[in-house]
Amino acid sequence: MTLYQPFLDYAIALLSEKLSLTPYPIPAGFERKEELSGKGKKQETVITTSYAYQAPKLRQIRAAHVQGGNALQVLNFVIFPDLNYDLPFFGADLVTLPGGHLIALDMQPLFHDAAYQHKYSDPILPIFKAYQEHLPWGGDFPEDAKPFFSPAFLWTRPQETEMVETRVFDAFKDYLGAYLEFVEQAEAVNDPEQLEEILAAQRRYIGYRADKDPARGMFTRFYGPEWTEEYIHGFLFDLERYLKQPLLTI
Ligand code: DBV
Repeated sequence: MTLYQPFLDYAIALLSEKLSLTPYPIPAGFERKEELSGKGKKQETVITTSYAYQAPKLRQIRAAHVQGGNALQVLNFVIFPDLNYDLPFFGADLVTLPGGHLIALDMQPLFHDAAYQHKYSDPILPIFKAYQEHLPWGGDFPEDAKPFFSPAFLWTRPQETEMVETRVFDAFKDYLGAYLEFVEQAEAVNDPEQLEEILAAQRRYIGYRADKDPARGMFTRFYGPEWTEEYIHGFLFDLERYLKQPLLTI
């Protein structure tokens, strides 16, 4: 069992229980990728597995799980709502590298006005504050990423792996549970002007993440640039592709 497998198992079990999940297509060859990396004694097999679903109100629920030994474990788990809901994105970036753990957990907002914060950040603040006591702000953070996070952004670099297994796991469960409540309550948007704003905000967020994916370097090293770019644009952050050719079977 690797560090983030229980997170993934929990999320899929909870989502299966609460939502009517159906598969979301994963481009051929991207379900699982395995490559030997490094030299000599440091050689490790790095396995990346992908998971994707859709559900009513949620366009794409997807995870990328990278397993390369104790010093390389990553779970990137994002939920992309349908384009006719004002729901935030659920975003979890759980990263363990030789330098330590790096945890980002948030309901990433489409908008920053007071009404949006009241609806989608304020209810999370008590959860955020309870965890922040033990999981302090992780410091250094890319300036241009700031518009994509909410006031309840949990960003932390735990020293101890045990913290990840306990408090970070609990925070992940609470954030995901709270997100599912938002989903349950969400009502479709019909106003054309608001729909246009939602589409623009989704494109901004997903465009930023595809452009600046912090995993690009890592994936390029393991699997080469071609695989990596296709993985990023064709799976991880696929909205532009989707807009060109929406899924016909739902
Ligand atoms: N990050 C991803 C995806 C990953 C992934 C799809 C599948 O968006 C992994 C893998 N994140 C990943 C890795 C690192 C980070 C770091 C491997 C380490 C990179 C390295 O040190 O080489 C939140 N993730 C980060 C960082 C942040 C985030 C802020 C540190 C980057 C830095 O300091 O430059 N989540 C991430 C992020 C956004 C987000 C940048 C922007 C909206 O939602």
